[in-house]
Amino acid sequence: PTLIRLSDYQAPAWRVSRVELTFDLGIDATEVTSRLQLACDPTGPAPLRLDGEGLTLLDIQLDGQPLPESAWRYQDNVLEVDGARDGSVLETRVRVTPAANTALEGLYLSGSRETGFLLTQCEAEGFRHITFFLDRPDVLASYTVTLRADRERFPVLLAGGNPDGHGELDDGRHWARFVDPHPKPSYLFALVAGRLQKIERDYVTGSGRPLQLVIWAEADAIRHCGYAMDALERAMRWDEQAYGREYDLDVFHVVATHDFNMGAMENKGLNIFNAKYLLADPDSSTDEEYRAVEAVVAHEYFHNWSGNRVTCRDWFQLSLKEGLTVFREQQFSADMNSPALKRIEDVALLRRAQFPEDAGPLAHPVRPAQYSEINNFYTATVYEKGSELVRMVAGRLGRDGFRRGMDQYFSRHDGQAATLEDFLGALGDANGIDLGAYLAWYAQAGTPRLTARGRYDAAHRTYTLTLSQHTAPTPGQPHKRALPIPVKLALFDPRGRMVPLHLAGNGADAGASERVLVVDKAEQSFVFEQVEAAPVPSLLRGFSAPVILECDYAPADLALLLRHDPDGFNRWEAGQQLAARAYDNLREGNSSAALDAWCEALSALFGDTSVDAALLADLLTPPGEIELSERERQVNPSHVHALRQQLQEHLALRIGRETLEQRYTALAAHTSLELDAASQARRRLKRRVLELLARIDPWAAHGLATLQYDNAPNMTDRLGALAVLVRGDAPQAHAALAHFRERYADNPLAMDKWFSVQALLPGAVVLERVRQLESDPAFTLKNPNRVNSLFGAWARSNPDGFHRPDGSGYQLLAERLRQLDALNPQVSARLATAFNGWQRLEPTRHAAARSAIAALAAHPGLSRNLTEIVQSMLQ
Ligand code: B3K
Ligand code: ZN
Repeated sequence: PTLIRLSDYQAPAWRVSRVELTFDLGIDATEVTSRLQLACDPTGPAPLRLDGEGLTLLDIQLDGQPLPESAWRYQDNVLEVDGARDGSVLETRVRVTPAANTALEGLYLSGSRETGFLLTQCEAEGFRHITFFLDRPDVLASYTVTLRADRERFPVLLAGGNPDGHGELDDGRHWARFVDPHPKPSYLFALVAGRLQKIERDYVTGSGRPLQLVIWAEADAIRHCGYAMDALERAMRWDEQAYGREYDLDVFHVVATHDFNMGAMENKGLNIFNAKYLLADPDSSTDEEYRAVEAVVAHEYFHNWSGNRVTCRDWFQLSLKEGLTVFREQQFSADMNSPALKRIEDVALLRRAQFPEDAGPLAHPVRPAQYSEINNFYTATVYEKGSELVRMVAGRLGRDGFRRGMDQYFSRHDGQAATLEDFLGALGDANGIDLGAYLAWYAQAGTPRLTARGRYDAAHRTYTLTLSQHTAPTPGQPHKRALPIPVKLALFDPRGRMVPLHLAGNGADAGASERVLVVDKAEQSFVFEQVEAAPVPSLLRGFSAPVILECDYAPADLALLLRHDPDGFNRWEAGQQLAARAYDNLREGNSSAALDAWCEALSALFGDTSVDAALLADLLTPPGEIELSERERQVNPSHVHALRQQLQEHLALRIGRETLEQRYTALAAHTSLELDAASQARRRLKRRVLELLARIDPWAAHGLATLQYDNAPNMTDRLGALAVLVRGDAPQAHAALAHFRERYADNPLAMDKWFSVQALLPGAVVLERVRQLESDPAFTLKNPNRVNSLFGAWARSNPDGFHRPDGSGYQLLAERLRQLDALNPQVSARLATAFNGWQRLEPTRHAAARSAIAALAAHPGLSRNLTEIVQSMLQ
């Protein structure tokens, strides 16, 4: 397969200044008429080549004249046209078949032929499945779009931009037109047509411009859109205040669909959402899902500036919009909820999803140097690590400096397709700082390991901290360089108080209790003076850089930080490190110092009612199995699972059965439907306490879980209880599952949870359950959410259940990937990344995984998407 390389980038020889599109919409056949106003670089006229995939060309004219067949060629997904000049107008008419489009890219049908609706997904390269175009993000055009369709079947017609008239046609058809005055790349084009209901809200921007917000969904879902509308309004207000950015059209449409390849899409003026990230109601959504809806609604809205007004020059710059927008979304969520909890959640996600990616065969830089299929690069590295890079730069500039820089970036590049150099350039220029050194972070894959060693000199009252960095090789990058790593730190005295910092040879900030050191060499030492006693360093506070910290703390040091660090994030972090050491104790069996310290510190915190309930729930959760696997040289996922269970057992025993039960009962007495932070926190802690109780007294825990399930006023409590019953293999699980199945039969998002909760069954039994669930009439490979709820949950979030020693899990996944690939390559390729980490498995599983992946790779006719993933996997 051909590789596209960043180093080969060339500005387009042809541009399109205006696009006029007319759609004659039908489920089986849609005709698209396009009129492109072309511009060309007069210095070197190149042949006009347009992208187009799977299009049936019906008509082609250049400057008003039909083109003879000799003047154009359509092959290998390229339409080449002779005779075009600067200012030429090219008109084409093509036919596409939405109902046959199972890849959900381009124009497709959501739902059934009878009641479903038509919609588009163009990012990254879907527009070429709709019409011929220069389908690349650096070609920006203004769009006029006319939709025509049967009025009864497609009563609602939407496209991006401002409405510009509508009316009746003959034969019961009607039309509607939309004009988008803001030039945009083709990936931001969208249309929607069908039977949809709406909710509306008037909004007045900070500068006093009135506009309308409209959310659309199918009839049964529209009543679940109110929360998203509130979230949208909060996000718009926040972007005005935090970044001075206002919305720029008269109307903002948002549409929910159950058939979507990813979370949502920021099409200009017409965001389209996976229903999972738009619909929310207490009866079918958990607290986590409410927060996810708020975050994704905000994320897509924020793209209107970071992505749409300033877009990407090429797809290598993807993190320019994604990393930045994730960062903005994280800031927003932190402001709306708790900053410490948000940081914990984000760092936990980074470690669970991005660190393993960076450590395995799919590792790639935040700005990749090459790709075969761009859709494979919408990864945790581009998104989450990309956000961490923005966070480091923002930290370097400070609050006001970052805002100044962002203002500069938006004003300098408004209406342009920009690069990461442009971004760092604008931020740096606005502050008189050269941020060029951070580009290295964008180009280098792999997670740096930062090693810290401290030495206290009692005679001189000095503390010397030596920090060294090392990044292991990744595919294609054998040699790594040192990166600028900002290390925010504090020192604690033996009684748990922060001490004033006096850095030798550096008068600035003397006496402050926290400061940032930048490590940009392989090794550097820092000397602190006037230190009265051997201190405990609190390093990388707030997770100031996306690195793995290795510090030879004694368990007591971590316990001290866990008890005393005033920063919620670092407190949790100390607990995580201590839990990881406790895990090592259990595995090695040679010491129990860390295990004792962890259990001791947490049981003390458990009794401390001043600790926030949600933070306590997080403190009581050790690192997950995927994270703990990183500590093993050869991974046996069943072993990791068992050790982590033991770890929780020790903790539960230490806290005590009665204490757990009492706390549970107290928390359960407060059951409410409210979504405020305190109610959510209580539910989170209640679930965690129940899970811990289940480790040491399953009988009692299952009794409580059954009561909780039966009386749950919301999905958080109901699903939490169900999970305890199912994973604990409780006798009550069967009835609860049957009840859930029946109660939510008509609610796809709730049914997804029914599949997931069972896909997370530990051990060998899950395989048979997965097979059984596949033959449930509600299962289908055609719906991405359903596929992810069963196969995604099983293969990605249930290591013990997926990595069976006999290889049966690998074979089942490989088989399904093949079938899925024929329907939807984006979804199959993403699911295939569940094999990541196979190279570090113990020998039996290693061999079984290799042969399953190799057999899959050898299968003829795999999509480019899946091919790229499995090939990299085998390198
Ligand atoms: N930009 C879209 C993702 C598109 C994925 C294409 N395979 C959603 C987002 O990040 O906001
Ligand atoms: Zn995004």
